[in-house]
Amino acid sequence: MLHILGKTSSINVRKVLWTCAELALPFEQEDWGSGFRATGVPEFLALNPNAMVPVIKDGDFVLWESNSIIRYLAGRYHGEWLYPADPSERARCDQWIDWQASELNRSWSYAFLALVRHSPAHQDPRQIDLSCANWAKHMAMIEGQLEKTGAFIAGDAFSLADIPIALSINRWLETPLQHGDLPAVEAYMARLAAREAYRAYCRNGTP
Ligand SMILES: N[C@@H](CCC(=O)N[C@@H](CS)C(=O)NCC(=O)O)C(=O)O
Repeated sequence: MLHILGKTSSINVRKVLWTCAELALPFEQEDWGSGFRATGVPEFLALNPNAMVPVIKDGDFVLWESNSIIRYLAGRYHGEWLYPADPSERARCDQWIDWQASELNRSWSYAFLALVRHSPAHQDPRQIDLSCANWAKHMAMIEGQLEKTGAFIAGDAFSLADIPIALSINRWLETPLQHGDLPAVEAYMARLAAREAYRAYCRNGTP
């Protein structure tokens, strides 16, 4: 049985849960991370020296970094329909998965810590505005891509890349800031709502 270590409120853990649900893969999940079991303990650090969730244990195989985990699960558990074998199609998915982890994540970091986590160390109004503007710029890229495909982030079909991207959109929707009008993003989320796994793990309780 696959073990997932990480709280379900974590966007990065939910990437893994959603992927498992798409693959109809049974798992056991343990709540680790702030508010639950602390990741700084030797038992957890032995699994992930980076002290972050998610971590998976698949038999003897231990893996951390959410996007590496979802790629692994698709590769291991017959997820070619989700993560295509064709090099160009796979690279297109990877492009959006990597962009989410690097560029998009970086854009929202300050605003999210300020407006959602209410971190005292992140209350500089100028930095908040800059982060919100940068986040909006990245959201506009998603809007542009979805206008182009008229369907999913990497093309006509749902793919692994939709999981981190839709979770990121959900984070944006749930952050109290000016959202502006992004009709293609709105239509995309409505399209995804047909998926049971999305309803279970992306919106985290929000319809
Ligand atoms: N790059 C990592 C980031 C993981 C991450 O930021 N995890 C957060 C939760 S979303 C975490 O573990 N925070 C520390 C904690 O909750 O104790 C990944 O994608 O797996």
